[in-house]
Amino acid sequence: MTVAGTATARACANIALVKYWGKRDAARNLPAAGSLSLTLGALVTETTVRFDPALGADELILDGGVARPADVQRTSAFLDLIRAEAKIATRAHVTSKNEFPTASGLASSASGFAALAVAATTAAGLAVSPRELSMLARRGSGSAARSIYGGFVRMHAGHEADGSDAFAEPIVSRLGDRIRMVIAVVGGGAPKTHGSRDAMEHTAATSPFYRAWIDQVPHDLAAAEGALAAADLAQLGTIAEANALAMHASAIAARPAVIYWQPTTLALLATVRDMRAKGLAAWATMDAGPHVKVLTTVTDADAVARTLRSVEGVTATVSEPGGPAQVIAERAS
Ligand code: 2P0
Repeated sequence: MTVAGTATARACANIALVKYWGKRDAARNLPAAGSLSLTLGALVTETTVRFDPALGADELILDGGVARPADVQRTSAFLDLIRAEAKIATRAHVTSKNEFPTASGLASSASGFAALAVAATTAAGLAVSPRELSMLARRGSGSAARSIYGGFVRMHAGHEADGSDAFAEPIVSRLGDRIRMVIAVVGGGAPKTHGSRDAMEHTAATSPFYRAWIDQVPHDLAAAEGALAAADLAQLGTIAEANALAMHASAIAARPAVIYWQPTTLALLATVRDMRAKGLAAWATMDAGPHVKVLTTVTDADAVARTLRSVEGVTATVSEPGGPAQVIAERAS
């Protein structure tokens, strides 16, 4: 069967407060532990998928240019999952654009695969629930499962071998109205870092601290969920900062080491501790790169951003929580 539908979707990236770092099954992309994130309104990917019976191969335009073969291949493999589900063979033209505050190298695979999952299923004429979309997006990138939803999101590692219980779901918390995330981008010629997919596999295979990391995650998830239920920002921030440091400790202990931090990263961490000592709400988290994201309140966000900008080589943007991935335009075949 062929289809010729077109759909455009938007999805926001997310920052984990309890991190995903390690898989239980690489083929199905199943995480070894759960995770918990905040979807961010300032980091948006917009993706259009057009199935075209005239195409002999999938095409991908990324941020206005022809994508690298590896990115085309990964997108094509993901579209194969949707084609199998829709029982079609039609190739697609995909256009994807990141609307991030700076050309920062902030991870965009979460918003990218969430937007692609929503656009491609819609263009293929598939009716899928948000939970199914989260499991589909997970196949593209583990963190993308969380970007199907807005606000605070919990990803379940699940136990089933087929991954049928490894999905994301939103967590409602009164904290959602009170918080902001400040994204502090470390510029200045940082060397290319390790891709997170390879780095987490390398950590799992060689780090003497990997087991301790995986054992810690369920405790941090329970504490973070407790903090969300109690709307206790200080508890949530304390857990998030400790969890990020534990994830990085496991990676730093890999052999050879995976070190994402730059000197400016450490300067930012010290600045966050200093702001806290002065009474501002500020807790740091870091991902597979040198940048620092700071959880804070609506009230303190501007002061926190100003202070982070005083660190040399740093640009900082305040983000609100973001909404769920959604279709913004569609034309059936
Ligand atoms: C996270 N990261 O929870 C963690 C923290 C990076 C550091 O999820 O292999 O690109 O595609 O499933 O989703 C990045 O990992 O990995 C990530 P794959 P992904 O946000």
